[in-house]
Amino acid sequence: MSTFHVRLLIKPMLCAAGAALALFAAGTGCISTEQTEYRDEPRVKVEFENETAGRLFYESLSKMHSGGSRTESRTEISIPIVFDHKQHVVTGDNTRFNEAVRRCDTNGDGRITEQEARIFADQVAKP
Ligand SMILES: [Ca+2]
Repeated sequence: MSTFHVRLLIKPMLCAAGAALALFAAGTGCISTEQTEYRDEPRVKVEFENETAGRLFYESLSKMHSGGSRTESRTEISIPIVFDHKQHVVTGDNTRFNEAVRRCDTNGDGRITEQEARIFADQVAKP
């Protein structure tokens, strides 16, 4: 057998071995990606009827955060041996602020009255 023929036989064998090794090394996912995405938006403009309305709103907002209502989502897409993708989305402070404003400003006029703030504070205080 000539050197040329030996090379022709060895090359495909190396390729097959390489592919098998790659699959083995990757475990369950040949293509594996993982990403964390932070999403936020500009804060909506809002005004408060008085100091009490503002204080009640901000106190309730901080209670919402401590209560673990921070919005996070996880997405995992997995096709064994071929593809594995993990995505983690975390929303920013402004998004949570805007969500609180939307809940609190019930008539949507961009002005949080003391009454609206009290209703919002009661909603947040309840489990
Ligand atoms: Ca209002």
